[in-house]
Amino acid sequence: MKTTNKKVIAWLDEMSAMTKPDSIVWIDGSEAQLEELRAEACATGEMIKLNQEKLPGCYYHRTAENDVARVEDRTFICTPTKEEAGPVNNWMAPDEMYAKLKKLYDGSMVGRTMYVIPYSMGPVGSPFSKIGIELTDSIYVVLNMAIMTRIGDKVLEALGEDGDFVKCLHAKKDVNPEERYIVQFPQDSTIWSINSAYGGNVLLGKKCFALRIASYLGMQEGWMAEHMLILGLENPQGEVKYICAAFPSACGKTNLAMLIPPEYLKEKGYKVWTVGDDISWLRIGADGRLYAINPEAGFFGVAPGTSEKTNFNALEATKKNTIFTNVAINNDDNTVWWEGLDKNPPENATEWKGAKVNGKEYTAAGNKLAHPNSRFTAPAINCPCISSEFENPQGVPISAIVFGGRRAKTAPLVYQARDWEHGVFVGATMASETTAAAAGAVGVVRRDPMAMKPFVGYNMADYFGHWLEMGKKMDADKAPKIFHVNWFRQDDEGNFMWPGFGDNMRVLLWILDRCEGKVGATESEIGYLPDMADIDVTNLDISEDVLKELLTVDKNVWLEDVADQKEYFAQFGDRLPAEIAKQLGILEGNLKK
Ligand code: OXD
Ligand code: MN
Repeated sequence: MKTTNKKVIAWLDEMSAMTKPDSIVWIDGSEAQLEELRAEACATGEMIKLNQEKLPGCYYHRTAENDVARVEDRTFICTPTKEEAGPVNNWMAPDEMYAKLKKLYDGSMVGRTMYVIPYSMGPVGSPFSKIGIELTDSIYVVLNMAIMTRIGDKVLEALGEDGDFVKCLHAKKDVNPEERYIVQFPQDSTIWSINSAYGGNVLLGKKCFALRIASYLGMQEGWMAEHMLILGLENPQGEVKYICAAFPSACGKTNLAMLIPPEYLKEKGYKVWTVGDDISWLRIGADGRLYAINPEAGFFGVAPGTSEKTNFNALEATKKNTIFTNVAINNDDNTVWWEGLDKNPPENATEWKGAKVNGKEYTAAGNKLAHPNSRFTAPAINCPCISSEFENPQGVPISAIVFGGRRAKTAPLVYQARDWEHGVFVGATMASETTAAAAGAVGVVRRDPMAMKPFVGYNMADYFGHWLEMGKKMDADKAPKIFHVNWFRQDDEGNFMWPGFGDNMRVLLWILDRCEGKVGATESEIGYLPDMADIDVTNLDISEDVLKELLTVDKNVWLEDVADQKEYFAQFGDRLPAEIAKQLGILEGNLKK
């Protein structure tokens, strides 16, 4: 046994008695052990070794066709009562769920090896960090966890004789989608995942622990786990200010985290540093400010659409020691390809399901070579713009919190909340529209408070309450200022009005100017809007009219949104904090004035 921690030993005994693996292997974190596992996965066909000259340390993995994404309808929060999980989560009573799953896990690892992965979310030994142990019968999971988290003996040492940990069990079983379950038991710090072998469902440190379980722990312990990137913006004087930002899927979060400033701002000396691209853990520091760490050690990014142009830094990060999942293979040189990488699909290709095809003809006929949710798992330290503070155990002080969504008409390019309470309301009313290609057409609105709809580990109404409580613990001048952005506003013909990508830096600069009290703003119905002259549009091909339109609030469109917000909040009944109802009333009143 690797540890004298009695809680670990008892749990491992129980789990192995249930799953009955042929053998148990402890993951020590050594390169030698990982290398053996890579060789074994290649020997069995679970992974493919890619061109080691062009992509050193890189491997390929293909999942089952029915197992290519997170499965929200199979994801459960099993709190003692349904009310604790709240209306936006699937729920089942813990006893019932344990009983159901025990039958599925029974003997599920017969003939297989169980790997024991001790891992830390956050730098080992940081006051922010938490330890988990994942049991899995998948080498792919071990190798991904080795990139996405800090693993091995050093974590067991930090856990010590008596430390607590999040108990994570994963069994591939037969990848049957009908019996696939991703289950969190927040009160037991336990995660059970079965019948999947795809990233978000099985890398249990990520969404399951670092968001669902951690959001519950944060509520209990007075900190926050959020679906937010963390970036540092360095000015020409060399000062760096940090921003956290939450966006629903498909809003360019990884791109923003790794933003490259427009040429003329670069020349002036502005730089962006990435601390994290997906998850933030936030605590109030001794000085009363809010500090954030990125609990992860890697990026589990969507490959399609990633190119030298759209995200140079992410692409660079994938050039060594990376695992690719469900992208296409270029058989000429045993490298990888995906839609949007370049305009040159390989002729001699293997598409993501494993069929050899002529990639040019295949894509010309409208087929996709890579699965739209194909991924790279890349070490964060590979990223050319990784922040020097990435490993800082104390985290970075946050100046601004930014919420965003994809809204064709409603939200202006940027606005600032009046105060923390209003900011929580702005986050709680976050929404995104499904993309609508047709001229003028507006997509379906999906409400996604703080981008946490699929990830909140307890009742969303109580989660709003926790945000409000956190604000009360910070002096107004120390708390981060809260903003909302929308890179996706469209004109009546359906054209995007703002260039996006690197030019989003111009909006971030306004945000930081506001945080430092350097510029004024105009109070509107929804919050503070920028004065046009304060958004730097140097070298940008944008007319004054367009900029004006980008910063306009259409009261009628907003009143429609308020009606939708009301309906959304109604599901929380009496549990909705009074402050949220109050802010909704203020917004409606302002719009009706
Ligand atoms: C992710 C997601 O994979 O938010 O990060 O779905
Ligand atoms: Mn995410």
